[in-house]
Amino acid sequence: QTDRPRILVTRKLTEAAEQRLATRFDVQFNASDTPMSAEALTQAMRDFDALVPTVSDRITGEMLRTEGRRVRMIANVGVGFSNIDVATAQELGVAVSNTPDVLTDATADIALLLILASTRRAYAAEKTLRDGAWTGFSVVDGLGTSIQGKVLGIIGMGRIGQATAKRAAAGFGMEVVFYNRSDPGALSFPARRLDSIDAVMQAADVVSVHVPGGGAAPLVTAEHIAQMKPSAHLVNTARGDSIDQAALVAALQSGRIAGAGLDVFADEPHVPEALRAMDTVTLLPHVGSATQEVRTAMGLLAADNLEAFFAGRDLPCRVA
Ligand code: 8YV
Repeated sequence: QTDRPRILVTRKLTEAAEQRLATRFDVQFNASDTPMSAEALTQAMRDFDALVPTVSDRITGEMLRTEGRRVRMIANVGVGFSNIDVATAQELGVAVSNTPDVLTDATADIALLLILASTRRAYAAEKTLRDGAWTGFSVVDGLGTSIQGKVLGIIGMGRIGQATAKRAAAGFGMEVVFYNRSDPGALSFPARRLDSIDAVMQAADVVSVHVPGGGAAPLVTAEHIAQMKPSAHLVNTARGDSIDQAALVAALQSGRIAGAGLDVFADEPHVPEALRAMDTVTLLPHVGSATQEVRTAMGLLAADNLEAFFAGRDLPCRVA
């Protein structure tokens, strides 16, 4: 049918999500499941009514200003939207939506996985075993640190920050301190709000980052990292550019901090060789929301937003 809105889905989605989109729209799927080039995305601005991009697609202001643009709506698959120039979209009246809530628990689970992996030195231990270097049980080798009673410092107490803190407090007996620009309101677990990132960095045994990224400069700077305890670990499941990655690498290399667990990087999929070489670092390839259930829910929520847009209804998750 030619009267149905033409939609471009930039990456392969789960089957359930693709089916739902295909029933409502004239959809083109990127069959190769590799990121599309900037040229292809620019051309898509002229050829489609809406785009369904992911974190791997940078939608720039220049693209949005493409002569003859047909795109009126961008339904991002992801809660974060730092891949999109939302200010320009807003200015031009291009609607943008995201997929919050459905991935909160899955991402907080990965934050806990990284907190545990880093503090318990899981990667180094597994590597020893897989390398055939395990010579037998030892009482004193490979010891990590317990997180019970330790301080978790949350940078960014939004939905995912709260879900992470709740798990750490209720399930693992951690004490929570946090930095958040505004008052997050009543929390369902005990936590102490501190008035600066520095104060959190100084107090925490584990720092977990939950801020959106996409700013002109990282929110967590080299100076902040320099405030951390030598025994502390840093976990990032948010965006690689939320922290000064070079400063983090330097702090790990010099032993200024004890370890890190990273699911996101400044220039994905590029991961600095220096990080890959250190066995005090646990590295995951941006899998915070990567469960069958959640990726389907994200795709369906993007579809909800598209359907609302083309029916002239309010978007369930409008960000521009
Ligand atoms: C997604 C994420 O997998 O939601 C986000 O912001 O980073 C991940 O959950 C990714 O954005 C896919 O576009």
